[in-house]
Amino acid sequence: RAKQGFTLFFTGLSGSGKSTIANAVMVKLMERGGRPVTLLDGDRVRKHLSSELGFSKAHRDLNIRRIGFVAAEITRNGGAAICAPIAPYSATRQAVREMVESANGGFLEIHVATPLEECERRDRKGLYARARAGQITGFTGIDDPYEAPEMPELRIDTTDCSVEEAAQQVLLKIEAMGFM
Ligand code: GGZ
Repeated sequence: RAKQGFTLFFTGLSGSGKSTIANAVMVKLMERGGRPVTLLDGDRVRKHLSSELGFSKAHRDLNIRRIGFVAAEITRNGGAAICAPIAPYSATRQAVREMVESANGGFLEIHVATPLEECERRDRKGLYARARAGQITGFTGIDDPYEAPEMPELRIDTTDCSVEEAAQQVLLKIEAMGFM
């Protein structure tokens, strides 16, 4: 199993800490060595892979399926793929899980469950303020849905937990599942 590839799929609200934790995990996995690590960073995916897409349900689903396809291909070849989109819909996340598992790899869904009020309090990019003001419509958590995972492999609330601690939890889970 240690030779098998795997996908880490972070899901959660905007500003929940997904990208930050994903980056820290990437660094740790690269330090350990042994397999190539690919971060499918949300911003870069939106820029290079899904540049024509917006934030309707259909477009979000297409975005997530594309990410899932790439992650499955990386996983098939024994790599570690790290994805960190919002991915608000359960059925679409399930489809990605099936794509990765069909590629004979491990799939770890990590719910970054920082509550909306905390994401909004941080509001690092000012997007929640704009969504509240009606300058952005269809914003996840404000006037667009987020279906929380019911049985993720791991759930992390970053309200009282450092990036370092969160990344460590993910690493421990990867080890416990036998992928490292
Ligand atoms: C949610 C939006 C929206 C709307 C722009 N709803 O904090 P960010 O800026 O960097 O993360 C958000 C990012 C979400 O893109 P994803 O590709 O992860 O979404 S999905 O998985 O649903 O396809 C936010 C920004 O894009 N953003 N408009 N309406 N987030």
